[in-house]
Amino acid sequence: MRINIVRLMERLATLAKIGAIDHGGCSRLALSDADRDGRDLVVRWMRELDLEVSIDGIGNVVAVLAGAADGAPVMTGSHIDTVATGGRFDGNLGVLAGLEVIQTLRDAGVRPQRSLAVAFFTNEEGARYAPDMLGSLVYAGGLSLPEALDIRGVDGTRLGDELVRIGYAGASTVGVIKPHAFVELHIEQGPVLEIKRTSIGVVERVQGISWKEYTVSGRSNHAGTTPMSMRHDSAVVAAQITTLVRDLALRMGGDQVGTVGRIALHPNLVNVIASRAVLTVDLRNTVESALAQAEAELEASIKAAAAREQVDVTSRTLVRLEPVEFDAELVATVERVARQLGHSTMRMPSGAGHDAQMMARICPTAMIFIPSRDGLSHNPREYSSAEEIEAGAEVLLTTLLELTHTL
Ligand code: HGY
Ligand code: MN
Ligand code: MN
Repeated sequence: MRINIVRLMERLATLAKIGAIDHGGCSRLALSDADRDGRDLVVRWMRELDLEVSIDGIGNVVAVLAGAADGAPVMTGSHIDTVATGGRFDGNLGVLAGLEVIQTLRDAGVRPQRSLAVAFFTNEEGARYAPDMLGSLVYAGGLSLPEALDIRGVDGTRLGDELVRIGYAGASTVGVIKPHAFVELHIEQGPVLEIKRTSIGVVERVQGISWKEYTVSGRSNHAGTTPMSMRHDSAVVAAQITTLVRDLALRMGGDQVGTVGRIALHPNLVNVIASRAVLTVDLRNTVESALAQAEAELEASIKAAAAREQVDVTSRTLVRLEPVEFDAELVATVERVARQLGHSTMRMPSGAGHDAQMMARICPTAMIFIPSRDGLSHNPREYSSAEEIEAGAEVLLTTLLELTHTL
């Protein structure tokens, strides 16, 4: 059995037309109309394969190919929501490759021993509603459904209302299918595999993530008349926080990364000293103690910057996830299968968050990476070649065949 790479590339291209933006990218923010249209398309493909499709209370969609034997299914999948300037492969590859594996079995008239499921989870990106990996977090029991439905987005909308609006407030109980195992195929979204000229990334862990939103409250005043000694300028402190984050990450070294991705000034006018700045800080590290240290050091530096400018700074935590180790045996299976198929492999951590890190809370879980050209992602120019995609999908197929005792 071989996956049909032409069909898989066609599906990726068809899905990418929904919410298409320049340079081949996609914009399908969670629970937007574009997300709804993308969901409708993938659910149609699932139904065309006669899979048993269920939609749960947070909008996760699970499609099952029944196996010959009873018991929990082996599951694969990812997400189909994207950031506003996303690529066509982030998340989408894992869902459509899973669908391709199932269609390959169907075409060959092969029924797996264990049932095989492919899923997509709601709001993996967290760009509109925090936290990220929300649907899989609720699926794994890490956040209650009522709390999740009450989350407010960056646009002020309530998550549960948007879920109803797009028609994906499903009836099935969240997490009712506890998988026997979970394997996710994903693009690396970084430069390592390309630099190392390696085809398959065998992901051992996902780094810890800390997202905080800071509100800096200064005093708006006239840009022309206010002496520099009398300013309480929230924009200046926001800029200082941005460079503090960069300096902290460089000083800590290792896997430490830090990003200020969102800054909003109020009133955001050319001749008014900003009274308020709202900004986000994304800190990540593979080592929990280092991540905690980075958070503590940043807090101290922000306090000092606020005191110098005599502004007030408050913060709220949007996401705090510790590093997650994947199942050693399943990781070894992915590595062995990839090598048996003749692919070069390397073990590595994931810099990005994934639904797999949530599924690891409830079942043995592993991930398969393929290279990203120039390490680009969360960028419309995100690209992986058909050859790289075929290699990843073949490793996924063979791993799933083994896990479902279909080999
Ligand atoms: O932020 C992340 O790592 C993921 O793309 N949600
Ligand atoms: Mn992703
Ligand atoms: Mn992403």
